[in-house]
Amino acid sequence: MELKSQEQLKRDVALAAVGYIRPFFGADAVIGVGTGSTADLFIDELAKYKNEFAGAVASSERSATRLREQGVQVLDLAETNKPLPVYVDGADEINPLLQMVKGGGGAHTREKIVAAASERFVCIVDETKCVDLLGSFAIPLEVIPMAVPIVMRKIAALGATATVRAGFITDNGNPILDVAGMRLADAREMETTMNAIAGVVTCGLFALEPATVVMVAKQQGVDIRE
Ligand code: ABF
Repeated sequence: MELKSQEQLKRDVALAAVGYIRPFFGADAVIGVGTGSTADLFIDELAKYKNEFAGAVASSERSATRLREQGVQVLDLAETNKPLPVYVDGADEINPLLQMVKGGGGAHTREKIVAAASERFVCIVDETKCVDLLGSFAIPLEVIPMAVPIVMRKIAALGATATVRAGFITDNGNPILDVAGMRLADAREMETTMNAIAGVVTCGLFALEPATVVMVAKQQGVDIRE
């Protein structure tokens, strides 16, 4: 049997995710929508059901544009006056505790906000994203511009290396530092430590508030772990 491509696995999990969240649809339901290539495919599937929910809150301008292009109403988070029932997004890495590294696409600040505003975080990945220990993927930090040098020094003092992401500015107008070589045995502690550095807007570790459920696309089908 021919192996499915990573793109096909992403399509499989996007399709499965829409099936998984359909019980949360309804006339006043607002769905939280993430960012990235897997989230893009989720948007394409979700849009087919646009008459079954009220609209979506997007974690990036890129996703908002894709939603609007397919006729889904996009709301500002501030316009919603109750928790979103569900947020669906990808990840760069996810461990067995459903803790994640996110922000490879540079959208992790808004992703963390929309996730925090949602009752459930459904993480959708292909099997290449599943790891035992987080940290092979560099941890992105969104940083206030004037703080870049000081944050780089603080990261060096923690024994890791921060690199400015070249030519990239977030939707919030800030640069990203990618942090490599961080010891991540305790991801919760490291998230707390990095969040506490003055000038860091958001750290791409999602350990203090992990996903509620992960849907993993494999060659044999989509696994669901809660
Ligand atoms: C977002 O998209 C991120 O936080 C993560 O960086 C990325 C995963 O992208 P992809 O689905 O393209 O692999 O969810």
